[in-house]
Amino acid sequence: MDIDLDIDGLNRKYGLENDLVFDLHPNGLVRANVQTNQCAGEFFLQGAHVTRYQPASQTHPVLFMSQQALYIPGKALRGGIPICFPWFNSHPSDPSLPAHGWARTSVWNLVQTQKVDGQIEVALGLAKDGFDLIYRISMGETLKVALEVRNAADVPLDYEIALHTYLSLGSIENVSIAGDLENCEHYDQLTQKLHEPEKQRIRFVQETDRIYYGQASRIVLDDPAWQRSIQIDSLGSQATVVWNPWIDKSKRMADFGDLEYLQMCCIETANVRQKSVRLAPGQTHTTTAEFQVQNTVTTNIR
Ligand code: TA6
Repeated sequence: MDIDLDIDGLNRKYGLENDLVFDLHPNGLVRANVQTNQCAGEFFLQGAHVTRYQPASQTHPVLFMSQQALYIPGKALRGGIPICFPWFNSHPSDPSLPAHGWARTSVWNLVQTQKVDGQIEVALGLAKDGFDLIYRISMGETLKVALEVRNAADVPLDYEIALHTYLSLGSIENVSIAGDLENCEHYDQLTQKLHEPEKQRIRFVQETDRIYYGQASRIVLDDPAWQRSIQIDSLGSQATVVWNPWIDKSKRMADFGDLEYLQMCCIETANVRQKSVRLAPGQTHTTTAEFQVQNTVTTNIR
């Protein structure tokens, strides 16, 4: 396969002048580069994996990518928005299968690219195990991602999904998460205990790995160090995973820096566990997350 020809072919068919350009990452993954007057971004065909998004208003990226991420075929990229599908964490019956399913390590097909009102809009497709997937990425003044799942089989299909978003932070110590999660019960994956709604902001003081159950239409991550907040609006999601590996787990992850837990947290728009999705033949369901950054200049009130 002449990959150079393929890259040229991709750019001829799907490139959008200098706004969307495909190239080959040195490790052989096909990469898309977005650069418009509204934002800069990046995604890979492997996993339909968004790895970079930075609106023009920001001096820091919105998505976190580990400096030790391994950009190699078949290996999930550490950061950005991995698509966990059709199962979350370990496979329910076969532990030999990859954690978080096959969507994030499969090569997706480009379906459509267009520029609409200054926004770059991309659709990618993948069909496997009776599922027909369409993933839509919109990059502009906001970032929106949406996974549409259709049951192409003639029997009902169950699936879990998590848009496993890594958000970039100034400093984990001062960060807090406000919004609908304050009113949701959560299951602590570390202690296997279910907790009532805490009715207060979520803060990080240790390894945190929680599944919040319920529709969290709006979540706001406040990051005082970078004087900004990231607003996450979701549709079609009945669960949200909140994760920070903290010190010990960071050291155990080969593709993650020992101190990188200080610069990130995951807020994952999801449908997992008792909120997994069952589709009848021909039925579809879409899970959407939209990210918008607001600058929040803190004034020192004397
Ligand atoms: O979403 C949180 C989580 O399930 C954690 O338990 C941790 O395993 C994380 O996902 C990362 O998983 P990965 O397979 O990408 O290393």
